[in-house]
Amino acid sequence: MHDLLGQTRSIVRQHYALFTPQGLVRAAHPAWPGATCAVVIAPALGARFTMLLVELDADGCGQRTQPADELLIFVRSGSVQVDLNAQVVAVGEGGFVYLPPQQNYAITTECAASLLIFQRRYTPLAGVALPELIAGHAHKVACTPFLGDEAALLQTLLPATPAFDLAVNIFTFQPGAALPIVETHVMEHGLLMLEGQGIYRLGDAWHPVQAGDVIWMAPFCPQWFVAVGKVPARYIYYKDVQRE
Ligand code: UGY
Ligand code: MN
Repeated sequence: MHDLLGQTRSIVRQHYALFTPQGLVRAAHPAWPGATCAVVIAPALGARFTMLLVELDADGCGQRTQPADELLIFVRSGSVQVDLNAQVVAVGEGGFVYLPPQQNYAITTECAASLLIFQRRYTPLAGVALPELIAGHAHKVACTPFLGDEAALLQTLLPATPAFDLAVNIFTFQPGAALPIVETHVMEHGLLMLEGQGIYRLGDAWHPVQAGDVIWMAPFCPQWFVAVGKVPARYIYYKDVQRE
């Protein structure tokens, strides 16, 4: 179906971008042979990290091409096997794996899988050892009321220790729940709406958003969210942390 007279909710501004799934263009990617890949956020946009949406079919696979990069892979649907030489980790829907820099891996699937990936060059910290590999599942991560609000629950998938220079969190908002302030901060975000819908304030504009949408927020981009509709809104997002 054509976008009506060229209209779209997708928008690119200097300090933020919003992409709807309908407008994404997929392509081959050297780290993901046999898969199709949409690079939704990248340094070419002004970001200091990369966010990829990868569609793996049965003969697609993933391999390391950038030794100094770290990756957080979240399985949106299907399942994958992550071969780490010494062990193989199975990651199903809602599961995730954090691959530290230099960690070799091979990713395969028996049927098909849809992956969200945050990738960036790791920033070492003097005197601090490299982070360790982590595998987990979103359902097993504790939910914490955000600044005391039981209607806005935050899950932090990675340890908040100095070894980690990134955070990947999941927010779940009941309908009507909102971020308590219009945030402005030095950290940037890459965000995927997993469920539901709401309104995202980005810079000086208010944008309707829904499941499948991707948002990039540059450092200091004013941001605020309220969930609307009859079901909770849920999003997963990247944030750079613990570095100067
Ligand atoms: O972690 C955060 O900065 C988060 N509260 N921001 C956001 O959800 N836009
Ligand atoms: Mn924020």
